[in-house]
Amino acid sequence: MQNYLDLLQDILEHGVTKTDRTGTGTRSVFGRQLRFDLTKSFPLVTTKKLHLRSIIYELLWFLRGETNVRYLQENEVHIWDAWAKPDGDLGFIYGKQWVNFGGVNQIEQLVAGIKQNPDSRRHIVSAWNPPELALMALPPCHLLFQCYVAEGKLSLLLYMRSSDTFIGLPFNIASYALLAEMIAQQCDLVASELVVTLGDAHIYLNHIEQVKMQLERTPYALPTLEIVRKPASIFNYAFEDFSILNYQAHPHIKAPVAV
Ligand code: DHF
Ligand code: TMP
Repeated sequence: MQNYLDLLQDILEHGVTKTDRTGTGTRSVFGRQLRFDLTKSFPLVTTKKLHLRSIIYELLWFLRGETNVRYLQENEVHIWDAWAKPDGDLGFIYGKQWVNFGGVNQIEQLVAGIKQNPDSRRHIVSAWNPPELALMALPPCHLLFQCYVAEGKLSLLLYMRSSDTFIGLPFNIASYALLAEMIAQQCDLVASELVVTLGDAHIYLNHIEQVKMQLERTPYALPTLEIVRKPASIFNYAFEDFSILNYQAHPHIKAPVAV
């Protein structure tokens, strides 16, 4: 994950100060790319302890097409609470767009498409639905991904328009690495590479000290991921199917999330 730490350093050194919607203020750069090899390890940040449980449940929640925090809360995950209405609703965010974008189940089509025509250059899922943006608690940050198959291996490229590099990005990297592993398993392929492209990549001004503390730490070797069962479809994974091995990390670093 040295590339992730290099990005944080890059933003500290070259980021411009920018105001933002939340009123917090950021240091920001525009247009960066991170690549992660999925063949030997799983890209889970080790310079602060991450709650993989939240990451797995959030992904399963997206795949269920759900957009109410109730399911997350039932599983003791609270990462989306701050944006939900009193009834728990978040509007037409990721889950809705992934499985019902104008009636299209994009995830089902993605997996079917990869199986039928792996060489296609159209393996795309988009959460950016302009007529529905006003109906979302937050317009999607990770808004589009593409899968690519070559020589029996599957890669995934994610586009993020806006990235909170201290809080959100480690979650986003792990989440899409997990998704790549699941899609690969369903299509009898091996997960190869995760590529993450960032538009506005920022550090909130109230995360600067936390980032500096993280940069003083020496990363540990990355863990590995095991999917212990092959479910009947991409929609049938359960929390217990994932096992992370040898995750050694420095203590968690708390930071306020800008709402
Ligand atoms: N807004 C902002 N400003 N940054 C984000 O990263 C963000 N992410 C969203 C929604 N809105 C956002 C969805 N993802 C946490 C992590 C991911 C996430 C939302 C929140 C979070 O609170 N992380 C804490 C606690 C982790 C836990 O409880 O598992 C952290 O320290 O990482
Ligand atoms: P914005 O809509 O004004 O760009 O604010 C969204 C903030 O949330 C921004 O800091 C990026 C961050 N974010 C992530 O980094 N990853 C995520 O998965 C989500 C949902 C949000």
